[in-house]
Amino acid sequence: MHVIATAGHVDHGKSALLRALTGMEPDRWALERQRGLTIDLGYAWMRLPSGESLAFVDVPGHARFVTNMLAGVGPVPAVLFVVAADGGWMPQSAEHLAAIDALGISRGLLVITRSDLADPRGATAQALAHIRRSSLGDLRTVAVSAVTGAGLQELTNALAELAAAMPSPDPGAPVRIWVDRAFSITGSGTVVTGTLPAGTVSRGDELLITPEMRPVRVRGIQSLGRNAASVSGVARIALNLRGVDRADVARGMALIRPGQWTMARHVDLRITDGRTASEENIDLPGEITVHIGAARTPARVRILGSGLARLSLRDPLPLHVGERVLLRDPGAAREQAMPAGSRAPGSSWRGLFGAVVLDPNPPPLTRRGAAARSITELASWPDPPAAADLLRRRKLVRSAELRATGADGLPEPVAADWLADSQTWSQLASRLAELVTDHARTDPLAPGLPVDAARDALRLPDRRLVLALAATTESVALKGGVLTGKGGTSDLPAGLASAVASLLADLQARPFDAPESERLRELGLDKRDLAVAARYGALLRLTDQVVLAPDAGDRAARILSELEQPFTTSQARVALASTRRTVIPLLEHLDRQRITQRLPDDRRRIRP
Ligand SMILES: Nc1nc2c(ncn2[C@@H]2O[C@H](COP(=O)(O)OP(=O)(O)OP(=O)(O)O)[C@@H](O)[C@H]2O)c(=O)[nH]1
Ligand SMILES: [Mg+2]
Repeated sequence: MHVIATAGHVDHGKSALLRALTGMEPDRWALERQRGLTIDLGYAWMRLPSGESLAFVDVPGHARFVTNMLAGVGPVPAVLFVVAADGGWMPQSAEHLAAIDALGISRGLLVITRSDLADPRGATAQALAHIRRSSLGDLRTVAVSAVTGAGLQELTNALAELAAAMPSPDPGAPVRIWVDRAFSITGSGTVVTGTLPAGTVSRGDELLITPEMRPVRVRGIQSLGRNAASVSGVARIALNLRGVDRADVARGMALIRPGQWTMARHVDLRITDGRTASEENIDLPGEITVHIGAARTPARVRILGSGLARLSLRDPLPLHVGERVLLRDPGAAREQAMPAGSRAPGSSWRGLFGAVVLDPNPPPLTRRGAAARSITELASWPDPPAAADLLRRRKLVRSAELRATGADGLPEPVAADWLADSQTWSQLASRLAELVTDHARTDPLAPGLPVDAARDALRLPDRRLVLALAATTESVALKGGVLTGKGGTSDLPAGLASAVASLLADLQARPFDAPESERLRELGLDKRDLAVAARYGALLRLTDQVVLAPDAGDRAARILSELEQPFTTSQARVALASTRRTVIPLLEHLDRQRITQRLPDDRRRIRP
């Protein structure tokens, strides 16, 4: 299926054209049919000779209903641009074209309607001259009459060619359906309709309704009047929903699959519209309406410069990087729609701007100079920005958060689900190395720098990041739960190395039985020597006189974790083949490392 929206000035024959083409009535309301005027969106569809379906969204041409028009065109990739042979280019021809251009829609046909009433050539030339300068470029043109049927066959052929040339979106793409209608059916409950631009929706899916993120379940799906178990975009779909009242869902909300979209409150954008006064000096008002898909919300504008702006949205919108949004200045639009003759038809439409989402979750600009830095940074971003660009700005972020921006090229996590900008990560690694060295210098008698102290000093949100940094930093080792310089006996001052090596040899047979003071004396090791050896990471020092091999803490933790939890000191002593003299400071060491937890009854357990 493909979905195409109409566009064009009021009364130029958009609805009559769809009626003639599809045999369906796009004007759904009695009032619309009475007045011969489309007010709200209409829907109709046809089958092409190839068997493929074409769904149409019919929009109103009257200036008063332009927000409905924008909701219809917003989610749709192609347009039937309608100009009446006897009407020519008119103000809403220009306004609709400006909207299409701002949205970046590049596919469509120019249809010259009412060609039984006037020679279509004049209107064709006039329209093509305007359209050529927009994102639509050079359009194929067909002249038709909805009354005589002339040109309808040629139009069907042109539609078939247009459909054949349209790309098929990825059925695995993130799901976001812009709701354009909601109603209730007795017996089935709430039904919403909308355009699904890409991705797949299936019966039984759980989706969220924005902006409240209320979960709903898809009970049934219809597409073009038929039940379906699952539908892939592009498609017009009607969803029967469980979990929401008719009154709680309305046009402009979206149904999204959880985790796939960023609910944007603030957005950094690049203004892409060529009609702006100048790149440096965008003529955006302080308050503007943002349109995307069938949604719109008021927003405050902060111009950053260099064609960049930050918007603060009143209602958050589900966005991805690289998406086109339309910015509309309601004030300028009113001015422009003023009395006929005050402004030549066909002049370009002020008050409408196209923009591309660069960052749907930008950092606050609180510190001095933050705005200037942001401009320099954003100005260099490609369109669409990649994961690496967003990561450079965030430095460190959970992968789910970055995935929800829709950016391509997510790197492997550095630890757990954390992603890090590579420059930030190597800076952190060198700072960790410095911290470990400084700590050893200022506190030589300590066994090493505790992981949590390093985490605090580096202001990291997760201790697993410290462990990952230690693992990637050449000069840092994790021993017995603390960070030390990577050492071992070979780095020890001469004389000390061989004595420590003898000590470690003793410990091989009974790793949790610390050598007696007599043995230490025999090897010529005093308190100070033991402290130095511990600082080099060659020993684990539990007290002045009680030392074990550097990996004793980890080994003890493994053995203790196999005991029935919690365990007593004496059970630990037996399991470790240790002595009271060693096991008590060893367990206290494990408590400090937060590997074990001491309970009020003096028993312990391994922390989860
Ligand atoms: N003679 C003739 N009249 C037409 C043709 N197409 C439309 N009309 C008439 O033009 C008038 C407007 O047609 P609509 O289809 O309602 O126009 P529209 O573009 O949908 O108007 P809005 O939805 O209000 O913007 C109606 O009276 C139609 O009968 C045509 O090809 N030939
Ligand atoms: Mg109409």
